[in-house]
Amino acid sequence: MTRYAAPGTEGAIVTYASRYDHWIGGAYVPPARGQYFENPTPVNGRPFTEIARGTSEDVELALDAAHAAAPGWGATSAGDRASVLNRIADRMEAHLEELAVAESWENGKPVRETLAADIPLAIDHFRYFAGALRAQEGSLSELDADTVAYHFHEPLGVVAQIIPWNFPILMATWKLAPALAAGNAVVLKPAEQTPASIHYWLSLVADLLPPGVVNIVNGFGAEAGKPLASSPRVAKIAFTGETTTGRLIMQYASENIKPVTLELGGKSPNIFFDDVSRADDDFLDKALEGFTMFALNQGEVCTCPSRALIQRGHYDAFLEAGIARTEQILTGHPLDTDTMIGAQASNDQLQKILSYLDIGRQEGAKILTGGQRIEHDGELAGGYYVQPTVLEGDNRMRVFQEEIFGPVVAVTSFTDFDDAISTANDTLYGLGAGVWTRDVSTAYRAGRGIKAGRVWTNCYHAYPAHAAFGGYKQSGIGRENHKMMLEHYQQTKNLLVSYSPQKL
Ligand code: TXE
Repeated sequence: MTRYAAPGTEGAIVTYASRYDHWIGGAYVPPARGQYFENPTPVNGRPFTEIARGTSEDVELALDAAHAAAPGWGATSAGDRASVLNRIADRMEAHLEELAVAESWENGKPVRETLAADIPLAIDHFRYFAGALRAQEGSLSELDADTVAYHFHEPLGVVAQIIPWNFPILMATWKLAPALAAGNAVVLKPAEQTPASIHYWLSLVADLLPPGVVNIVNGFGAEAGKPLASSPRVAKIAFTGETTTGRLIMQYASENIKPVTLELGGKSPNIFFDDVSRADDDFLDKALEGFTMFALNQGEVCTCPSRALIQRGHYDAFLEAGIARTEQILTGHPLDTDTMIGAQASNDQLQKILSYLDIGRQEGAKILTGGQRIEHDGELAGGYYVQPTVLEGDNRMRVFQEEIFGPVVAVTSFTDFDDAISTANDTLYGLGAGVWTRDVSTAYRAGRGIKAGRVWTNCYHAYPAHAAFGGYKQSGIGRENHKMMLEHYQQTKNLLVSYSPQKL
């Protein structure tokens, strides 16, 4: 086990600045109203840096810078833009360990994951969109012998991006890489809970980007996010966050007839058919690992497999093994390389999870393991830690229907295939799902029958850059990842040309 030193302490590989202003037009700019807010680490709840508190004046400045930069950036060749993206990826790779520690300190997630997943996925994202951009082609339709319709991809111009706190660097990357590849300038607002690691990332790559192509305005949703999403000066709004906030974003955008893409909440079912327990030990072991995935990233994942549906034939045995496996999850210091669950991202989120555990108890759900806050002494005292928790109950309970966004799984049983699919689909959401079976026909039919944008079959929580990701129902509009994202950030220009010598 290795324990990384806390940022700013002796032996640390990361030192955060004591203050971060807004990044506008290639320089740090203090907030127009001169206000800052404290940014604590979830590891121990203590502030480690202060952050500019953005308002509409700062948003306007950032939009000025983005509008000044957009035409030049949009006119660069695909090869030049791809090369910038590749250089960002190379720079991140050279500083992978620092970025991983910075991200863990900011968000509370274990460094084991930031080293193996968050940062490598972010690097790959830039590389993927560098490649996808160079492979993108327009089209032409031959309308008759002398008339041709050409279709070109053009950048939208200046786009707004508003991101959450559960994967700060990766969420920024998911939004920035395709938008920049497509030739847009960006104004991005990080979540108020986790702005600093994005600025740390920026400190490593800022020199690779022309001024004004990426602008970062910090601050709170109502003060900085709303003026950005309401601005008539943005050509698109891309948002990830709560479903109720997504509804507001659509309202703001409708005032100016702007397109939005939304990646919202989820309550993803993870279905374990009973042949899983009759399969070989390796497959059963993999399925049990799939069950415990609800705790990955402290459950703060929009696709968290937060409802486990287990077929009656093996319910007791599978659940017993799942609980035993859950109890082996190592919780602890996020900067220990052995730790599997770190801290929840904020005190608000911690309180929300604890209140849902109470709601579950009041509804009659049975807590089979976990269910308590973990209060550490010493270095972690004051941090936001919760035990991984397994609840048993009924799919109509609130703990089965509402997004808890913590390391909590609600478990129930099903009788047969139709019961599994109807329970899985009995939700407002439709982001992710998991299906576990050795029967290929069951797997295929379940995958097609579940109303969700991503159904993992015999795996879970894999996020490759080239697989489309996004929601059905109230989980959102549009997709992230995959080369189709380029078109989410482009307009189609049609040139309809007559080469005929004849008069009209
Ligand atoms: O989300 P918000 P919160 C879910 C999860 C979590 C809950 C609340 O269940 O417990 O949402 O989290 C900005 N105009 N998800 O309160 O408020 C805000 O500043 C413009 C799921 O943090 O949606 C931040 O940058 N912007 C989710 C971003 O929106 C506004 C990930 C997200 O914050 C705004 C996060 C406004 N009026 C939470 N209000 C997922 N899909 O992964 C807020 N913001």
